[in-house]
Amino acid sequence: MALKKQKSKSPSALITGVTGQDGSYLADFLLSRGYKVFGTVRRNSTENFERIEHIKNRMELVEVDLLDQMSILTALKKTRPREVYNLAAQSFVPTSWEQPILTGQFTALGVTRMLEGIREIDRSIRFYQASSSEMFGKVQTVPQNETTPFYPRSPYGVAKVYGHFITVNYRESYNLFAVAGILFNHESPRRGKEFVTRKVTDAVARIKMGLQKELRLGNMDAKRDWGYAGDYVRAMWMMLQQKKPLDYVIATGVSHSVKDLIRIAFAHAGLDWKKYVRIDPRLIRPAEVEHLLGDPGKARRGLKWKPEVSFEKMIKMMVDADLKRVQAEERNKEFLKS
Ligand code: NAP
Ligand code: F7E
Repeated sequence: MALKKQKSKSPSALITGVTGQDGSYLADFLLSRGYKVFGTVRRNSTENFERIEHIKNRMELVEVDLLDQMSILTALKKTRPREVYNLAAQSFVPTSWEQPILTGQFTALGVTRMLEGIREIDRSIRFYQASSSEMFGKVQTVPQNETTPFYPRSPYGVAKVYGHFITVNYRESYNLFAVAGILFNHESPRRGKEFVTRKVTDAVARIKMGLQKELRLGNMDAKRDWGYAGDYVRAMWMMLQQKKPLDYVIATGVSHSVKDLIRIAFAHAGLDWKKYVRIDPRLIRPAEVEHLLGDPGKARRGLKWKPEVSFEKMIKMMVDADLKRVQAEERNKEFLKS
């Protein structure tokens, strides 16, 4: 009887950073697989549940701040998850120069706080850490794989290297099932508007609607290996279902420049980008990551993972979503005026 009960119990997962882009897609994915999902949120003077509005009644929200060890311990004790996905971080690279210490506290030491919580509450928890291609920074080989040395170029990248190695270290020191996914840039209509893909697709929609006249950008020659967030959260889950805890690079294996992104986005809305895009030197970073290109071979072989949405399809999807949203906002404004 007890065994039967155990078998029919749905798996459970705790996601830190569930209000973010990846957290919301991962919650969608885990709910669709019958998981009991717990999502951590920080106290805010106004709610920022936009990305999880459609699922917030199907999961349980718990208050956690990665700066606060007690809140992590309490959440783990209360929820007793089988899997923990640590996605919470200060994730915007330029802010990491403005707030390097806070970035280190959230993005680096926050990982140790999570791992210490697991060590204390339940060592059988499977732990996923959101590592980043920004750790490769000034790249030492092209393309980058799991053995490429790290050379981070921002306080964010440095903090992620710490988070990565503390995960590896706790796996090796305490025999935890702790893995790090080294994810290359991934985007979606839920991407924050400060990141370059969404900044461009939002501007395209606003220019198309006559609400914006120009788009100011920094380094348009930078190249990234951009994938779709929906594909990448699937890879996170796959990593925690393996027999062995291993780290994987998740990427498409194709890179594009910021200029390619601009061309595709503006053309999709029938606009000539040269009329609107300007370079703003204030947006050039103190140290740039010029070119990232991932080799997802290990994930393809070991996880049987491959991306399903191409760069072009994703950018068009983002432009369409922004156009729809901006049009709805304008209709709403008109309605309120009338
Ligand atoms: P995101 O949209 O910026 O979301 C970050 C999340 O972290 C938000 O839910 C945020 O909460 C939460 N958070 C920030 N500081 C916190 C703190 N002190 N305590 C608790 N929660 C905190 O980021 P994302 O794009 O989904 O990325 C998810 C993770 O993957 C991050 O760790 C990021 O660094 C990493 N990563 C992202 C990419 C990418 O291309 N997207 C690539 C590689 C790695 P609020 O909503 O309250 O601000
Ligand atoms: O910049 C260039 C910029 O801010 C991409 C995060 O999710 O991915 C993300 O970090 C490139 C850079 O992403 C503008 O200089 C030009 O070369 O969209 P981004 P990111 O810095 O690569 C990694 C993997 C993460 O882990 C991070 O959390 O675009 N660029 N002009 C610009 N970038 C921005 N944001 N704004 C511009 O106006």
